[in-house]
Amino acid sequence: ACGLFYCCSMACAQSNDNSEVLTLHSGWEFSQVGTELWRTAEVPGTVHQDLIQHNLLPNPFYGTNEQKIQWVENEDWEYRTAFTVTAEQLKRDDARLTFEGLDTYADVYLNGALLLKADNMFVGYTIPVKEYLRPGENLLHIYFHSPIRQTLPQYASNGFNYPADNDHHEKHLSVFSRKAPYSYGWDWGIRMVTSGVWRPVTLRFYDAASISDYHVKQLSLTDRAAQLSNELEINNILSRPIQAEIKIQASLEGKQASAVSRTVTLQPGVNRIEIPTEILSPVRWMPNGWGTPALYDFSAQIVTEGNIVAEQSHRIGLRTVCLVNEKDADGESFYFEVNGVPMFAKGANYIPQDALLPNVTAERYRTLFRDIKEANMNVVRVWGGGVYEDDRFYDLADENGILVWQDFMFACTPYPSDPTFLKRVEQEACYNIRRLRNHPSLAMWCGNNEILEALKYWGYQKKYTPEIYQGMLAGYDKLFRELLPAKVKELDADRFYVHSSPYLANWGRPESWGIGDSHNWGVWYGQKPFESLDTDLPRFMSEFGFQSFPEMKTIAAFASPEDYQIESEVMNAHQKSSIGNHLIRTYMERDYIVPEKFEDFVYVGLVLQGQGIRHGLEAHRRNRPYCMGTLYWQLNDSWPVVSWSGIDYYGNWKALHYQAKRAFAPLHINPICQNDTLCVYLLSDCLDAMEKLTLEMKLTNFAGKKAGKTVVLPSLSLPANTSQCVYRTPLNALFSPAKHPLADDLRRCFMQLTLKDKSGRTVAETVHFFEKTKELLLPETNITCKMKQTDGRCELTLLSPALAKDLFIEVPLQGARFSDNFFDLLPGERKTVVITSPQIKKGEALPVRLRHIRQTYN
Ligand code: NHV
Repeated sequence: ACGLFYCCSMACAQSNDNSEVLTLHSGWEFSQVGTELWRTAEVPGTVHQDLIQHNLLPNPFYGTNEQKIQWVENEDWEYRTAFTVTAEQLKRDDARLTFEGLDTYADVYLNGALLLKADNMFVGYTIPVKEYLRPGENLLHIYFHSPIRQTLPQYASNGFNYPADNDHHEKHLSVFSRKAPYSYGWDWGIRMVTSGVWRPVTLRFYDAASISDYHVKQLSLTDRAAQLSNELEINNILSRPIQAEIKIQASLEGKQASAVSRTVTLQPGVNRIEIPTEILSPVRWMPNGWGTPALYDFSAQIVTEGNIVAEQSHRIGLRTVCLVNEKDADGESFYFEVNGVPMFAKGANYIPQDALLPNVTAERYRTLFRDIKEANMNVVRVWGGGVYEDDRFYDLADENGILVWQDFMFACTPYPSDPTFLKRVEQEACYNIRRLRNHPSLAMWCGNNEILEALKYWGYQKKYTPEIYQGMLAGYDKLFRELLPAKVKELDADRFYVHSSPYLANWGRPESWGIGDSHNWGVWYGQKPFESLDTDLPRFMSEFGFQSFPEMKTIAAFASPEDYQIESEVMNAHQKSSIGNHLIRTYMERDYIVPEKFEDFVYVGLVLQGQGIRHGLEAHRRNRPYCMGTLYWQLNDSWPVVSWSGIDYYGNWKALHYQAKRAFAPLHINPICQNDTLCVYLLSDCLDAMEKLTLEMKLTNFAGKKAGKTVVLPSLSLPANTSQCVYRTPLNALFSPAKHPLADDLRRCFMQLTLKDKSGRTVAETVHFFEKTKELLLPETNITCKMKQTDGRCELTLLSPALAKDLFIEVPLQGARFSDNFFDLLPGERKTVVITSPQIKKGEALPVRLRHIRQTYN
């Protein structure tokens, strides 16, 4: 079913074969159809990037410029380049042109001949082109049809407007195109419906045969051996059979782990060859927190007459991953089992890192995975409103031990299901399953985001006629219960597939919470308190979240001081949730004293989001094994905006990302007060049990004086992978005979909890407050800050005589990294924070600003 034509996954191949690969990224020009004016262009790129480069568009992220750039989507655009081919190259047996991504309706001409009419940005195309090439100059010309005008006729004949409420155009055209849904606007997204050659273009000359697919399939894995099948799809382009030797090699850190070779006859056309390999005493790929994600280097070579005519390589991790989704006494389980051990999933939902994807550099991908890993995450969900990510993304997931939950790109609305549409989806599924299935990090496939929930609960039954509604249900089945699972079964049979997220549970219906994964938006949309997360428990939380404004330096990147008001025109252009500001304020009033100044509101909002979501993350971990995972909404941003993210567009960690790091620590102390009782939980995601631990709990007032009994629990043992309550006490028993009423004590002290191992080393620590922040009698304080600076690094040593709650260290450098931030600076505690950024220079004093909660009361 998957023609060679569409499904070549050559993108990842680093080859030593004797083919010759030209990267066709230079000399490009673009033109708006109808203008005859050609200007230089970047490939890979988009028309928006090129227009910005030529000052024909203003910075779309700034001010209210989003409105000024909307005309681009209605125009057709042309791209062209010339490249040279030698007579030598033309003597090779074959030449193939590969487009890894064309966005979206692209007619491709080579020397005037129409090669391809592309219609899906998620598909890479490989086309045999030898017959069109000539020695000397060759012209490549691509005509991009406006994705808007291309789909208007379909809209007109469709008879109804699809729900697609995130599509910021009155006519919801996004559903008709296989194009990143978020680019049409989202509730955190700028609308930028672009066109362009968004991924690499290469031309490959080679002889005899090519490897159009190489799948390393793991058949079995034990401590003794891994059995693998090397499944090759080889295209012999000659008209006669060839004798060839196929060599398969595997090595781990340069040491050979296996080598086999086999002599075969390759018939003209496509040959499927399976070669088994065995790796003895395999070193397993382990997820982050459980060990090293060992990767074997596999390569397959075709050798004919002493020449390596083709080679493809992959980095392969040996591990078992299954998604255990079974009926049980509580409903239906939903958890990852990795190498045979149930794994509590800790992570977040990922959206595309940029409104214009070719802007994402290798460096930004690396930084993102550093952020994920440092926050102790082990899962990331590639959410269905974006794109199937770059190979680089999955390579980094492999290298960092991060499992990937991969959605197919469908979100929050029913889609068409006519034959043309289904055909496109089939091609896209084939292409991406084949491209991604070798990655050990790839843990599961999911048909879509929230479309089943939408069909059942978002009121379409009333909004549409019964015929339309029935058609939507039937279309759902065709796409997500038939086509996609069939493709996964055909091409990636061992990987778990679920047709939707959530596949049944719905936050409006508590009776469904015991079944599978859940998007709990009772917090935020339902206005339920964060404490509801303690009791509204899912089996697996695949989404929950809360918004915040990005910090001031990010706001300053798109607004000027006169815009610094919550409801200014510019701020509103960067808040896409109509109820967002109201909800932030509502929740802030519950737990904090709402500051008057804009800057303080932004800061307290960040603290609020971090504390609130952390409360949920801890509740989910505490309730394992009933609940076995938590992925908050959302990891990152695609432009500078108010959103649910924990990391802003410029890579700055919000309080949320620090809180996630704390709540996700492999060993974590989690105190919680309910009904005047304190319970202290120890949470472990470690593979080994621990013995002879000591937990110390010390009460201190905000001025640094001892405020009650210190409790020490010696000789604790903590089994692997558990949550357990190790201490329970009525609150009033913590204080010596009441001098003050209890409530007053609780408002002026905190508990410091420290877990030490048998050698006295601190393995976990946390600080607990007994009241909401607005009830605390926070002191004023003077923080002293000593700075030591070298190129790239600034070390701050902070000391405060009294508590400075939720201290935020701000520096005006985008993307600066902090060893810690948004923490409580305890009275008398000397704390060192290291800030790193290539922009820090020795001798240039770094302006540092400190904010803490008490300061916002002035
Ligand atoms: O609104 C925040 C995020 C979205 O950005 C994203 O699409 O999948 N969000 C909220 C929800 N799902 C998602 C929850 N959906 C509903 C809310 C309120 C009523 C109906 C549905 C993500």
